[in-house]
Amino acid sequence: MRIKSAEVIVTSPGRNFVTLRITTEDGLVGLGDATLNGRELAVRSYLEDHVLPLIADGDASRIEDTWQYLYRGAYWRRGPVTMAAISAVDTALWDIKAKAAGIPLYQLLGGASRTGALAYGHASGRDVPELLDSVRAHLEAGFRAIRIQTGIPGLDSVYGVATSSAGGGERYDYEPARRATAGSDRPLPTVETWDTRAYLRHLPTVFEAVRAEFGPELPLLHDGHHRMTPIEAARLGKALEPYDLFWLEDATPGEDQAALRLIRQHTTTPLAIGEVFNSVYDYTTLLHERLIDYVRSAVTHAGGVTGMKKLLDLAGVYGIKSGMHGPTDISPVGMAAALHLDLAVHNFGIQEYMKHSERTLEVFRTSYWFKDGLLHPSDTPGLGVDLDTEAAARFPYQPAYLPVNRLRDGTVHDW
Ligand code: CS2
Ligand code: MG
Repeated sequence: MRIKSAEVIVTSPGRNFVTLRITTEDGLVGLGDATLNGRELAVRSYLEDHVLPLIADGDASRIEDTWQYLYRGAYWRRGPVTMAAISAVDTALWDIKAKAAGIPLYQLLGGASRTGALAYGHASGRDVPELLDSVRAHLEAGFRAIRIQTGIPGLDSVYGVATSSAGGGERYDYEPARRATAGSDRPLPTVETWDTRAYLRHLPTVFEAVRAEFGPELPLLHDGHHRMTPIEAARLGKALEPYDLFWLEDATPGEDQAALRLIRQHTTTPLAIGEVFNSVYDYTTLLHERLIDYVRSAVTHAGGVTGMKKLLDLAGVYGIKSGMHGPTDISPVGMAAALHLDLAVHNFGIQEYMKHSERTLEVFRTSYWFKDGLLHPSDTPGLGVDLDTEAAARFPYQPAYLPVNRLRDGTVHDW
């Protein structure tokens, strides 16, 4: 099964996406998500200038060999750009292999281990009343697990809190990557101000209000988004124990893996880390010492279906479950790939699900579905996603950057 052509499609239906499209000589088309929010063009170049010439005329059926060739053959290993490129090639080849077999990808991964993947949605509010409305709206939309993000008194903007329907979708859509401000000669990241003490004082009161309104059963998640020191994270994990979270995510920058030992010593609140990780080596201490409970990487960033499967199989050895990243900057192609793994792996935990906008779904024709709180990839052969190249051409790339955080004194801080 020879690779006849491969092209990188950059499109921006509401937000930027990078998609690799591989076509075999017998006309099978495979898609791979190569979106790296805020650094999209770096991955396009890595693919177009350095990878596609190497796989041209290659054997599309040799997925593992192609992965190892691109990983080891580059000499310079790992990193978000390299692994997003490898992820896209890998995912596209799995899409092709499943289409050639006429079966949905999850059947190639061992078949279904569950009826559907429990999803969690993003509730947010600038204040508690608005947050409670958002939780109610997500329950009405069918979610059975919900992430809680809220404004902090004294701070103008906070990660995860929609202040407008920036993504072109519903009120609660949150698109952190901001395009160039109209008329500016070059796009610059917006600057947000952060105050950890205000955050640590406020958050327990928010969970108290949500539990009082919705009861003790509803699985609640929260994303700390990398901005606490280990002892601050330990303090928050402890303070949130009465509210029985499903997980506290990115409580501290995860690359300092040993820091999780300190947090683990102080709290039983489950921990999730890894959406910014791109290889199993980013996790080795975290997994071997059971310092986390959920692995957050996405298929798009962790080496594709091949890389993600290896990571999840290792995590499963230590009783650690999946919690794959699924905001709108994971494209519908990346989301579909996650859902096939979610259905098949034994150590599935939960799937993040931020609905893409109608504009995005004009370009990406999906077949996965969401019902009764569960996601399913569908039984369409392959990934079950098509990309409308004519529609894609209608949405040219627009430079966009994620915000940068600064403390009140101006010091750069983790966003
Ligand atoms: C967030 C992401 O969904 C999450 O857990 O951490 O929205 C993250 O901010 C974006 O993916 C950054 O591009
Ligand atoms: Mg996160």
